[in-house]
Amino acid sequence: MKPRIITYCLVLYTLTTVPVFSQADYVPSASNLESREWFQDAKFGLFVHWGVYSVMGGGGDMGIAEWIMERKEIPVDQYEKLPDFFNPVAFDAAEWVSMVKEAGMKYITITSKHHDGFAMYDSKISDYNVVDRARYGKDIIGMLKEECDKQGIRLFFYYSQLDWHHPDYYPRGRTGNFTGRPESGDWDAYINYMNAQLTELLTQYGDVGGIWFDGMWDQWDAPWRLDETYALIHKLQPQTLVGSNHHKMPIPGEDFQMFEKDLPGQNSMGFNQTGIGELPLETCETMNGSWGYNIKDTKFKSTEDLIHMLVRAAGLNSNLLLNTGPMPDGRIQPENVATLKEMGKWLKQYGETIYGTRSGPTGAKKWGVSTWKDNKIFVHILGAEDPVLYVPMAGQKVAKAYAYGSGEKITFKKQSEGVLLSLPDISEDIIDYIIVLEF
Ligand code: JFZ
Repeated sequence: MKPRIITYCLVLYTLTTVPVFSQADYVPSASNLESREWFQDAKFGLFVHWGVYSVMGGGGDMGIAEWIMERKEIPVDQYEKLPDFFNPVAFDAAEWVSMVKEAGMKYITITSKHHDGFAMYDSKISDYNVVDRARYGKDIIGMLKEECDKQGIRLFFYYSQLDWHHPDYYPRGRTGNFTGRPESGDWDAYINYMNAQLTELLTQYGDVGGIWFDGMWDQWDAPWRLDETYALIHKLQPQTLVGSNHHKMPIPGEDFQMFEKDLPGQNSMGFNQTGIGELPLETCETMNGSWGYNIKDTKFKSTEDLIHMLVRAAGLNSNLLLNTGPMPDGRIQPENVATLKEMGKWLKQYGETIYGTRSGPTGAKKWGVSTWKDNKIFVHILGAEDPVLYVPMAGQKVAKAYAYGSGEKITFKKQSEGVLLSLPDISEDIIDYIIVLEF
């Protein structure tokens, strides 16, 4: 038998032998709980949107990148020419992962398949993948995973449930209606295909950090058979973390809750209308305004703004998954490389106040946030307007207060249920003035 047929049989076997327990009864394994702790300690990851769409660089439009197939109404037949142009000769997995480490990031979440349906890994059940169709012909995900393992970085897979290429993604939802696909299709066959691809991702590459779903919002009420998909993942790799960008409260079977382009509790984009649940949290954000590579989008956020976002995320108990859209030749945009380096430098100095912490007692304030670890509260002052600042305490008695780094003493006054800090003059150039409260 050909390897493709063997894999297909294996996948079918797995799919037919996984009992579908309702995920309402899902009890995370001990290894999964460990992953959640690790995840919450990690705080900072790199999001990577890379695919054959990157070749188009947004096609000269701001706001278009990985959505170009949909936004420019490119039919499947024409879009299928793109893989032939995808030849990232400058892709260097070791360089990417070293950059990630130097940035102080602990994990990478990469698009294994985006809405365009093109697999960036060596899929056996479909040849619409980087090995079989792209000029490059090498397994991007496999190469990256090998390097991540070498350097101790965890790899998560973004996977789009929405598919603009597969004919069986039918009935269609809000998007994918300009692709020239037939007005018929077998939805269940599509879900089987998706589960088979997830099986590949979870069996071909060793330990996977997590599966980052996206696309259910395309048709919320479709029979996604989530119980089955989530049970399959938990069976294949109990430690892997399942999350989904559906912008609703977590669904049973999920292991973390994610937020898009807004910190938990904020809603500038109109996406975050849900509450904050009990699971570990993650917020994803772009470094400019695009997820995939956009040649025109030079609206890069400053290092200071991004550090503030990371600190604010930590203060809200959330990770920051910061995105980059690699260029068609395989290099990371140099502007992003520079900023990540600066963030890493900052984290080298102040990482103790971020990694392994949980949100502190102040909540999110205009002046900043606080984080907490062991017997220390770190008060992160990102923009103070008042010379005094109140920090509530839940019974702990503050023994000393000092500036992180310099050790300069900070005067404080005990209140009945907290302390009042008198702030020194804080120079405008300081990105984050951190006061340590020890108790
Ligand atoms: C999704 C993707 O569509 C996007 O390309 C990127 O991968 C981002 C991280 O996630 O963004 C969304 C999510 C939800 C909607 C639109 C885009 N929605 O509800 O319309």
